[in-house]
Amino acid sequence: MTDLSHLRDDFPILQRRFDGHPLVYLDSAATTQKPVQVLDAVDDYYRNHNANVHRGAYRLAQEATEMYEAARAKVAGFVNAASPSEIVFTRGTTAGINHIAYGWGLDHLQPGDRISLTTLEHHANVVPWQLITRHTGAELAYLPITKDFLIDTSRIAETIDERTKIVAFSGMSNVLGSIGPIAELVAAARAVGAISVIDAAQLVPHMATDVQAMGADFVVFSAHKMLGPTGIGALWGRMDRLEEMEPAEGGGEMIHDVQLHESTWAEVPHKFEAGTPPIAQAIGFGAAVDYLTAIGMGTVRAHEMDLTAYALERLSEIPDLTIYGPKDPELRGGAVSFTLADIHPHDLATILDQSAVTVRAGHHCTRPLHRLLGVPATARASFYVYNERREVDLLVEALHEARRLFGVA
Ligand code: C6P
Repeated sequence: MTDLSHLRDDFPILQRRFDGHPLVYLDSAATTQKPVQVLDAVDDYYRNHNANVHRGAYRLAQEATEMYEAARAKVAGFVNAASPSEIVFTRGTTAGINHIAYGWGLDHLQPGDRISLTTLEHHANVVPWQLITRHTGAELAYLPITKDFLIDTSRIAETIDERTKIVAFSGMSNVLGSIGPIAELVAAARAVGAISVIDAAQLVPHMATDVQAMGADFVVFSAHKMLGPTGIGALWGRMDRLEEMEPAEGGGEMIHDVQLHESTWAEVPHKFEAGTPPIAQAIGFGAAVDYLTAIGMGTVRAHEMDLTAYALERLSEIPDLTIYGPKDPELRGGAVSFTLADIHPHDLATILDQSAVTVRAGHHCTRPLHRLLGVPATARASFYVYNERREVDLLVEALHEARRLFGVA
């Protein structure tokens, strides 16, 4: 196993203590911590290069524009996009999916058409499509999951057919950890002439991603889940799809010409970036990509598989603890959701926090999935590059303590 413990020094927040306990940060699926390299890149931009982009004739503005566009090129390289122009900066995964729903969906869907999703989707990949069905008369269809918590590819024919125009699914579940059957679903979409949209909010941060090899039409992700700032993410689209997609937001920056009654659009990707973009955040995103590239995404994945395997093994030693997700680390990422006896996950998270062990509790924006699991909420521990096995041990210790406190027999 590669030792990544030296990385911890790059994350100032990991020095924090709560009532004498060192912070054990196990909520990276919600948002990751930021290394000094990202903090410094944002700080340097504001201190030394701050100006609006794509507008100024002066050198400071040119510097800012170059830094912003260099960040786009870094993100493009990170996911192997064919060109930096295929990367649209958005506010994050949620904004990216909404953009596709309103920019592509509104224009291409008719009554009777289908949008095929899966039952494990995050609300970000459900609600925008529900909104679009109201405008277009299209319908939603859901691919179920198996008893082993994987998307059930044996049911594809029932869910994806000639009526289907869009297949949108999660590349990696934020609750179960399950990795999506990307090749199968992209192929099924293509076979019926539908487009495929991958919610890669949990995939891109944790596994090497090659958007060209994946073969989908759109892939969306957020910087803040991969060591970058909040408020920025990327929408990758195949160039022909981006060209046929309408802008979902209008305003400055995104136009070619504006007349009193109509306008024409700037080239892709600028036609999708209305208004002053999140410049500092983009530069921080670029620095995060540099940081992950220096570690190597193969190493990131190997480290997480090791931690996840260890966590699954240690958690299964705890009586009355139920894990929701595949057991095989090859089939999953590092988000591990569980319940402990009948202790409410919120109470559990509060007790764990007394030892500064931070886990998320709730439905994790996946109410339909939790309904299927038959629980209103779960507790979730999730890992990233800075986590260590000893932190899994601290989690397990705190869970034993919770059992004692709640008098679980
Ligand atoms: N999941 C979690 O704790 P945004 O908020 O736009 O950056 O990402 C939304 C999103 C979309 N898809 C998946 C699979 C996600 O996990 C998330 C964000 C966080 O699980 C916050 S609810």
